[in-house]
Amino acid sequence: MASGTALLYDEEMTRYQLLWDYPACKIESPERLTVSHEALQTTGLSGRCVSLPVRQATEDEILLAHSQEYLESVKKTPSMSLEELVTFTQQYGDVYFHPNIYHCAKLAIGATLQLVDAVMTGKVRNGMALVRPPGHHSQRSLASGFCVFNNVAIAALYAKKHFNVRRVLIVDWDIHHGQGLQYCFEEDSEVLYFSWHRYEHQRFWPNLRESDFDAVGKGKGAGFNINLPWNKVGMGNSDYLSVFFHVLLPIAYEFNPELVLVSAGFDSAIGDPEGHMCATPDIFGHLTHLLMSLASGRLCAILEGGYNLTSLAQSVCQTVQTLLGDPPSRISGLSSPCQSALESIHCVRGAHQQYWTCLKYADVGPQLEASTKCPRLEGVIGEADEEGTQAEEAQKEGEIKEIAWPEPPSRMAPPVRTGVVLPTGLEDHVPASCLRVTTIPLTSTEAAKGLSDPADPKLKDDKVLQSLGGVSSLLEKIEKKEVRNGLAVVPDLSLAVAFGVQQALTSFTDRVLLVFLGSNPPIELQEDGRVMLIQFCCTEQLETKSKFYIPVCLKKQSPSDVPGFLYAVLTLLLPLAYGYDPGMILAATRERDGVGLAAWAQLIGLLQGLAQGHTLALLLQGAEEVTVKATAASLLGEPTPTLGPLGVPLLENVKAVEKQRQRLQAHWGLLKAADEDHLRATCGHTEDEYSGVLP
Ligand code: Q9C
Ligand code: ZN
Repeated sequence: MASGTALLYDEEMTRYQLLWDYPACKIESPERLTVSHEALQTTGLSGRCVSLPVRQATEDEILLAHSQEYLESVKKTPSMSLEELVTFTQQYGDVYFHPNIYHCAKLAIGATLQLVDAVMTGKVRNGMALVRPPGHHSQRSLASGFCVFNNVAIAALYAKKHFNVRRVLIVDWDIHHGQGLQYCFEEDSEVLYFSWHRYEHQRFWPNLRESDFDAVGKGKGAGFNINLPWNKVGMGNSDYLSVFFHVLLPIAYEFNPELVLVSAGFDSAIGDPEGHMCATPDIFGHLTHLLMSLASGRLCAILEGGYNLTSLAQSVCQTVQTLLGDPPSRISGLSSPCQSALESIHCVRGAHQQYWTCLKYADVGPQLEASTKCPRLEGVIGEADEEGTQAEEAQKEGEIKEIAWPEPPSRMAPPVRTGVVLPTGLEDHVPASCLRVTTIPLTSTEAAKGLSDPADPKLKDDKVLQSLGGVSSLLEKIEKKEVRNGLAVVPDLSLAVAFGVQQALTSFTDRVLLVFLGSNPPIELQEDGRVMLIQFCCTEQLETKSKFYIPVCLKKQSPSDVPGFLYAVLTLLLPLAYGYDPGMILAATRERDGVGLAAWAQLIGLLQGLAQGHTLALLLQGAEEVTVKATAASLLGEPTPTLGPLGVPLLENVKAVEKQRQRLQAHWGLLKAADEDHLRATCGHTEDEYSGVLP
């Protein structure tokens, strides 16, 4: 299996700059690249990457996405005088030319394609290309928004052509709409384009009607273009994550890409003079992690925008560090997305409901009109400029001060990733890179300490005491930062879980997330919030009012309802887990109760983004070897095999998930995918009509 992270960078791409007075373009400076690269060096991250040489793109490669005429005219720029460059520049918007930009633009494409080559041939698992000029605004015959050639568009077309890739996912998390990418692929069902962007009801550049949520693609590409407009500035971590949980990830899993390309612009991070958003640099570690479970981990991140040099450098580091496999930092203080974000999420889910089965039964309510609250401008850009965006208005009034944020905490990674405690016979089934932890059996007194029933007769069983000793040593190694996570196969699951939870709570965290597959919860839950239990089972559980006990009853289907389970993981478990912010996760199962092997492996992989990767997986003795193997592989951070094409989830399973989401969203705001108050108001229904359905 492919391993390693590629880094593509060439100092030559810093050798062009703005040569005349053009305020709109001042922010696109060579320092953007140098600070990013220097940050990777001083943090030691670049030394851990596979450094690959950059090359120039060929003309044929440029012509994959651009017209011959356009190429010919750009080709002339290296010999132009300053005056000629200014004139040439003026036919486009928000872009400048320089005698060396054509050379750099060819290197930017070449770097991107080298990365795609390395990932597709399995030379590396993933990687990042630090390039200038960026690409996502440039179009077939047009430069735009600092972009000359569309690096990512060319990469997608190149992957289709040379590697016969049939499904490419492009995630454009830059704060501007990559209209060039949208135009290139809007009729293409093999390239799914997702973009979120500052929009402010068309008041923000590039002020396009077609950047709104209702541009879903055309012809056979209908459903393969996803726009999430931000209609307010100041969006933060909760808003970004919610879009991933409730829009991008469900659709992306259903699309089942073979390759993920990220248009990685960091002007969507806090402090950026263009974006005016509030998401912190460490969120990009999480966005990256969440995307790494797709396409067997084949992910290429290509730099686009990002103009606050501090924020940019930090965000680049967070992204690369996650690609390298280090655990993302914990994100605290997540809550409900803001009302405007919820409105956008609701709208885009409605617009795509007919194209994606994951949204088929989702309660997306009546379709809202494009931009309900604030009338959209009718394509009169001049008018937009006069009116000004929120941020510009605020700036004029002196409301916006220099924004400061703490430096992301350092993300330490223990030398050994995974410790295992396995009965003899199973040991040969996990990779050699797992640390075999030797264990000393506990005495019954030691074992009894953490248990609700110290008189439990099982505490006389040597095998049980031995296995609790194993759980204890694994947790101790995690606490001492000798290993990141652990796997134990135990003879009594309930005891091991109860003991593990207690020890984690006493030794190093005040919040444990317990993910349990199976009926009969292994522990009795207190309402003090120190444990959150998310239980997947196939038999109906008793009604509960607890905020910390979330039973999800998924009816078995033959072989199993993978789409239904995944829907529960993405839209229920992840929002709950991120909102809870545990310091440790226990994932336990007796026999994977109706959950397929690949789905279980995905779950374990996704959980690694939480609790700094501190997961203890507990399997009941007798578990199949494949389960042990797959669990160890996911804990080791090996790319999870894809789930394959997903069918329609069972209606009753979607309903079971929705029921829990409705019940809990007042407390766990990340569960929200719509603004219920707003819906009540706009649907013209009375409170009474809804009182039975809504919280
Ligand atoms: N104040 C990239 O991030 N200027 N391009 C907009 C509105 C154009 C951004 C002016 C910004 C282009 C790759
Ligand atoms: Zn941008």
